[in-house]
Amino acid sequence: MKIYETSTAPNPRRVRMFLAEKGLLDKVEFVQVDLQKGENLTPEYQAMNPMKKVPVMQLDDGNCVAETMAICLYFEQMYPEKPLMGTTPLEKAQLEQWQRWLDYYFFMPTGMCFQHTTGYFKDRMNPIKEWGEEAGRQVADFLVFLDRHLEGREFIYGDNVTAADITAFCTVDFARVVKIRIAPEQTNLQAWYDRMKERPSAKA
Ligand SMILES: N[C@@H](CCC(=O)N[C@@H](CS)C(=O)NCC(=O)O)C(=O)O
Repeated sequence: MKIYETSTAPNPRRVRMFLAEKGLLDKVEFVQVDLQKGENLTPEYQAMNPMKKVPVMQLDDGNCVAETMAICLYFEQMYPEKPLMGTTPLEKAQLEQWQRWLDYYFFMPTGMCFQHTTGYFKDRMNPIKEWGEEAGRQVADFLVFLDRHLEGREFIYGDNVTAADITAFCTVDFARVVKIRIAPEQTNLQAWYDRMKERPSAKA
């Protein structure tokens, strides 16, 4: 199977880190897509993912799955060992809750801040600086929340690393691109980040 991705982009990194944690990186052929050159905008690419985003997975039978968490879910179902999305109904539901919080209130505003303040994709969208700056403030607020949540906890949810840690970790790194960093007083968040950074999957 193939995953079309961009090695420098944060969503594909979430998938690679997820696969690395599960020991599945060698199951996949990674195909690089140059976003700045618009390789994701071609009709061929849109046939795989009409939303024109990376990552997208293409199975050997031609079936495609787009969306970072949908791709992760496929691997979680196919290879349940070392579960990263919970095992009991409650764990699965609470992790889904975390995933949505992280996606909607952390990753998404980080992406909006990036797109609307840097103009990186101005060839295909209309950047609105004020919106980007407001999104950046939402990201900073979420860091405060996350720091409080991590007090006395090793991971975001439960006693082991999960997809929630992966999303949060990749988002903290992505936020650095728009100069939003863990504040010196956010010691719980910094300690968690440092632990995550030590994991071999962080380099995937
Ligand atoms: N909701 C999608 C978002 C994917 C996404 O926004 N990918 C970015 C890179 S991290 C992208 O492909 N951007 C290219 C563009 O907007 O033209 C997911 O979770 O996979």
